[in-house]
Amino acid sequence: MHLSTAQQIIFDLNDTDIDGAERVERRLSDLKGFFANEQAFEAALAKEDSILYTVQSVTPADGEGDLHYGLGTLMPGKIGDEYYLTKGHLHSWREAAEVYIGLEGEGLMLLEDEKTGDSKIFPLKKNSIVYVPGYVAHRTVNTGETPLKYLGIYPAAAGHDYGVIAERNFLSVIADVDGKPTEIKREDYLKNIK
Ligand code: S6P
Ligand code: ZN
Repeated sequence: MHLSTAQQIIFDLNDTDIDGAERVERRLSDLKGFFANEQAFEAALAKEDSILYTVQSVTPADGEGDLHYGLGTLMPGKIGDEYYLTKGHLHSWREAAEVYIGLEGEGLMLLEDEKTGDSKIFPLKKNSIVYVPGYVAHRTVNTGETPLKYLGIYPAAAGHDYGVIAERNFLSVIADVDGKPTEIKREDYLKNIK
């Protein structure tokens, strides 16, 4: 019974339709409210509702102890000077941790402790592995000029809770300051664009 869920997937990083994976596509319009500069967001959306990122998820089994994993591809770009980002989430089962493995491109992960609001930033690129503990909201940011590709591996029972982030967003913004990705407190960032 268990062996029947064993599998191997051979994928090409450029494959946009991996066999056996379920593909989710997030366009700019799906990210309304996630970028700090609303005016810059509306201006970009008026030009083109482009694909910001895709996630190709593989869910071999759903039992206790099983794992799911997903290949994320986040495009390069900025809204104002804030880099393209994923929505970000907490796991519905808060204890669930996740491992991210950078495969290609250049970016970072913004982590925020749900309880304290403290944040940490780790580079995400080829050969980097980031461990995201439970109770930590996580968002991927592309700070480079090519698509950022990574693998996220998480418990099958993790679930995705987007509600908290959709409501109050991360406390920090990652923006381009003189060509350097810089963490800025959202409240300070907002003061400067108004
Ligand atoms: C799933 C894992 C990733 C994200 C992906 C997109 O637990 O963290 O596969 O789903 O980075 O981000 P989001 O926040 O839109 O799900
Ligand atoms: Zn996750």
